Amino acid sequence: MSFATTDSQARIGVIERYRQYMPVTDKTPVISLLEGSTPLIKAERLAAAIDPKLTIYLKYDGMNPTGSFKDRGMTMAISKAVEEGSQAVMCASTGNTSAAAAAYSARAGIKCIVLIPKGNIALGKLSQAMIHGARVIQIEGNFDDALNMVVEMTNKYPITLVNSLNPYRIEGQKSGAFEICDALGQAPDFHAIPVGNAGNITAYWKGYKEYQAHGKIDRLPKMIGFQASGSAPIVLGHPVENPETIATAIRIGNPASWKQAEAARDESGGLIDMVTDDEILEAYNMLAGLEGVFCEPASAASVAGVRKKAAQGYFTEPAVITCVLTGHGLKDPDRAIKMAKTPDTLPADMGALLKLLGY
Ligand code: AN7
Repeated sequence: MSFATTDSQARIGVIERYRQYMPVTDKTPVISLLEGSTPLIKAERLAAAIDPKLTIYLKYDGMNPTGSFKDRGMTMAISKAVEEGSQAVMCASTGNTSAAAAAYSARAGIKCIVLIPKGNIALGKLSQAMIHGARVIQIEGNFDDALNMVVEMTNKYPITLVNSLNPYRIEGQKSGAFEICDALGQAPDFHAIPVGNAGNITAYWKGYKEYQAHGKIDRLPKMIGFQASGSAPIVLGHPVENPETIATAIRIGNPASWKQAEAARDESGGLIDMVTDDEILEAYNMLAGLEGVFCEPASAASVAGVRKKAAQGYFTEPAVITCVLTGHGLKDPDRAIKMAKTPDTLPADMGALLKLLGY
């Protein structure tokens, strides 16, 4: 695929930007929506509110084409699926994977089947999977049930699995770590990230390690991952049969990349902890109100986690922390409307307006 741009500052997609680190050849058809190259935003007001000795950067991955970090991995997974001659892909999803799979499949002209947990997927994500023409099937069960069905189906039939069990997803998603290092000129001291199915923490850790191996950075960050307390299998040390959280994106009880997440935690000297729904929503509000950054609730788990650890005295020295904001706030508009103050209603009358505003 080619794109009509001569702007050297323009986004070129993560496969082109990091081609030398990606498992592609000249023969790989690059299916891209020019994902990646998302903003790394310094959050000074947020840091002042959390702990003034911290320098906090927000990796705003909600700014990807379908509004989440999943695009980084999906460009790679769909490109390889097409290269291998696949006609159909399938995934289970709490929403964002299905949105990305549907969009990239549409662009590639291949069939996409998605299984979602009925009643527990945010409206924006559902609308995306539907409008891009995926075959959307709601399962009367949770994400873990849906993923088991997808694994069984893709083992038996000629359909490519595009959940993060597909190693190409991880390859694409590691680009997030490269971008952070390229922007900072080094690795952060801590890398904070929400953990659901645990593909992203696996991918970031792989990315940091590869950049170190290539001499691009000389030290590695501590990986600090956060699950929602009602869906915290890695923290508890056992699968959670009925995961619950308002952060539906990470409502996952048996993460596929559990072992890899533990390896990232242990090799980096970091941690995986949990945050309550209230802590998640406070962080979500702070990001929106203090920084003008609108992310979905699951994404705010990274900031909620940093806030929790700061209050516990975990950060003993000044440190640079990157928080990945994995999905855009518009994915889940219902949550914002539920949380915020209801708008006032007035007649079209100046007097009434002045009186209401106190002028
Ligand atoms: C916004 O879309 O699992 O730990 O099916 O949508 O790599 O799973 C989404 C996960 C964090 C957790 N933030 O990442 C799916 C899905 C957002 C997400 C995660 C997800 P992983």
